[in-house]
Amino acid sequence: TVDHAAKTPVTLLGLGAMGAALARTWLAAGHPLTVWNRTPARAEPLAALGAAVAATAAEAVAAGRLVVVCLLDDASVAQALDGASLAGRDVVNLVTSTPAQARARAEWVRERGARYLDGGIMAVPPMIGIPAAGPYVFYSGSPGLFAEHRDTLAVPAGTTWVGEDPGFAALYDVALLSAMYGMFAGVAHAFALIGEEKVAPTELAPLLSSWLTAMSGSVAKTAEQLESGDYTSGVVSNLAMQVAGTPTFMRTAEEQGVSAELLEPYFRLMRRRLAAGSGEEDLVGVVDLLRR
Ligand code: FVH
Repeated sequence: TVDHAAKTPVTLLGLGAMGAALARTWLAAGHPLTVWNRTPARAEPLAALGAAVAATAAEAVAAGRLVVVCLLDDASVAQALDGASLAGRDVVNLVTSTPAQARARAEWVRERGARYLDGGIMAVPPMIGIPAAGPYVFYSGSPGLFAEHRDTLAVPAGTTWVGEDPGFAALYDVALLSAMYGMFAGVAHAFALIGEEKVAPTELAPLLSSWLTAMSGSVAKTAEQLESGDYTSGVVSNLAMQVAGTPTFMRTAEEQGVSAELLEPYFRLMRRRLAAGSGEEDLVGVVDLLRR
């Protein structure tokens, strides 16, 4: 039996794919849960599991101190919370936003008498509530507030504290997701390349997957080089050699009838760095070119 009285009540605004997944884990763990969603029908399955359904966001916010927001974007947060009385509330905003939006939202919430934590979810909905899948959320903002609610916030996914600046969770979140999109771009190009041959995508997939895992070791090395400023020690495949190889990638794309538009921007940066006399370096110098 679950002791509901001992569990922190949670108010959750937003029952999209992610919000609904979060809601189920709090209900399963015995937290009293009040939910609100702009489209009320999305609350019905959760009501059947024991959630209290509020008719308005303001009514949901009034139900308890801890208010978790999982809406589409920052604009929808402003719309949903407009008119709700936030005084005395602890707002945890899990919406993907920019660091500047998160800082501004923190200030907006503080001005309304509430405390604020920002969160960046590093998971897709099916990972929520499955610790073995490795879901976690970056949190930033008031450290005291984080400590107070950590146990409740840890129910759906692990918690990783990244600092007092409320913009940090968004910054870490977007940095990791940006790297993910770079990987998706490379994977799309690889599948497009083999598309005209008699290679089934499912044959390529395990090879591609294990190659990307092997190459992920370069992340730690890049970080060390950025911190030391030494871009040439321990270089295995220098920039000059790699730039010399780029025409092969461009010609292969052409031969296969595949657009190189995903590869070309990265190759352009490599060539610029080489032209600046950095042929003996690793690829890390590209980071400096990106920083304006
Ligand atoms: N799903 C994912 O894979 C990613 C994983 C990483 C984190 N993201 C972020 O999580 C936020 C919510 O994402 P979601 O997956 O729940 O998104 P949807 O299923 O599209 O649901 C959107 C909810 O937002 C409500 N909504 C949209 N606009 C408004 C508005 N103007 N006012 C009030 N509510 C609004 C929408 O309501 P409805 O359409 O059902 O009425 C949904 O509840 C997001 O920041 C991701 O980037 C997810």
